[in-house]
Amino acid sequence: MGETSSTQTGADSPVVVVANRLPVDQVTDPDGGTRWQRSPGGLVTALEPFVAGQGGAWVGWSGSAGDGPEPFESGGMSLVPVPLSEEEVDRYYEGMSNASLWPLYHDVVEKPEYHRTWWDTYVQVNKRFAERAAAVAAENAIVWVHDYQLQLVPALLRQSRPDLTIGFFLHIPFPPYELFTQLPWRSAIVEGLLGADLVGFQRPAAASNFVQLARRLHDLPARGPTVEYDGRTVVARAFPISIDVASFDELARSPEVLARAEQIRKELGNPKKIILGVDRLDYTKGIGVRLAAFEELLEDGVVEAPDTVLVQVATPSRERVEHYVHMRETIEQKVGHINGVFGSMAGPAVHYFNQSMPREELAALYRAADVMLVTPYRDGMNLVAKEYVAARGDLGGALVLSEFAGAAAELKQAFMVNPHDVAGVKSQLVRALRVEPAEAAKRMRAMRRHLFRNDLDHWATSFIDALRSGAHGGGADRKADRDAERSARRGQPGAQG
Ligand code: GDG
Repeated sequence: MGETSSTQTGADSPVVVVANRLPVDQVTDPDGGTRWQRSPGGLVTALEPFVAGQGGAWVGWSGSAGDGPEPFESGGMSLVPVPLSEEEVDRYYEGMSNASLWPLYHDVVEKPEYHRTWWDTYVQVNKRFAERAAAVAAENAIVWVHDYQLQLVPALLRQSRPDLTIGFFLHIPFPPYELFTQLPWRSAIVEGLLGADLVGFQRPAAASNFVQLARRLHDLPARGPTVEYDGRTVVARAFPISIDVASFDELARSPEVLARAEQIRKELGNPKKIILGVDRLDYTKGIGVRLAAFEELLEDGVVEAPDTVLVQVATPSRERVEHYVHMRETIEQKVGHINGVFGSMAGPAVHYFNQSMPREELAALYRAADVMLVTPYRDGMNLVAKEYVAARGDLGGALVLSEFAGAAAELKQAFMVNPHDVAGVKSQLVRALRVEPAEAAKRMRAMRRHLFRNDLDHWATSFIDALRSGAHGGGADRKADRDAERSARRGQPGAQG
């Protein structure tokens, strides 16, 4: 991608995205030279037209500690790096973001650690992001801030630039009052988010958790999805994120991917059934429960290896955070144990990959898999579930999905499971393995219909439209918010966003 560098880069941008990471990764070529390459993630695809189309800027960290490069142009966007020192990466990113907020917002699946030094650095880094954004945003610009690493940025930005229209989107769940109030800095986070005009969440229940917090913790007047704060109306609403459905569908039906899917089945020894899991290696994703359910089914003699195999792609993630080191050991031990007992000369029962795979390989795996197992204990959305459905243009395959993933509110025809209930996971897995093709196709068709209508472009456009128009709550959305509030009060699993 073409790049130019200039100190003026990004100044006067009418739209600005602020995210922890820039939309590019630095890669080293065989000759030792380095260059920036567009990151593979879906978020970049979704936001690029919005930013590049208007000569906008993207403010974010480059991914390595140190001074970082000067602002540069790339892919029609001005990229504005925010430098982080080693210590800031440790405390702001690995500490406060990934060892305090991440577990707290995911039902305290692991115990969050709270350290004042981490918090101080979180504040300091959020200030730096806000300063960079304020420096490049044009008069009356639109600024869209992303995710749990940057929850103080909306208020900090508003302090220095009251002319801006500020949106915030949280990609992960937002916990209910009873959990959130553990956080020693709970008020500062709520005030940080209230700096935005529009606060977006994955699920209506998350939005209502936030509104409740503003009401109960700060005694603010709140009505439906709105909170009155500092003479302004802040709107909290759900905007469920999606994927580029058409492009994933197209990739998965390409001759290369179909041939690779065939080859994968062969390489696995042509099993009768392939069960697949694809996740970042994260304790929220419920990889352990999947292994436990599969192991018990092997023990019970309900399935046999290598007639039925489990392929688990567990992409390396956050490898310096202690919880992750421990979890990886536990999972790898379990895989070793299952294969020791149930493997044979013909091959293992579990094919485990602690590697990142190319997107094409993932598409081929989705296409080869008879059953996709998505069993997080809590997940904002879970794009893997959506990718599997988008990849099954043949209407084959079956999705087993945790009711605690945001995606469960949309992919209603999946085989739903409670990941805390191993017996339930086992029985749903067996149902999915034995489903009649006509029944499987019916379920898949319904889920695909929903996805094609609710793709990534729809997500980005509806957020931006709501932010621009200021008319944040249409009748239908208000009704969805009210429904969610009702189910939250009844204590249903959807009560956490
Ligand atoms: C957060 C929230 C929310 C995984 N392994 C490989 C690979 N992946 C890709 C998947 C998918 C993405 O990574 C993972 O997205 P998820 O949504 O499943 O999960 P998080 O990373 O936890 O994302 C989540 C999301 O933000 C968006 O708002 O849905 O709830 O936690 O796209 O395909 N991609 C490639 N190789 C791999 O090995 N190429």
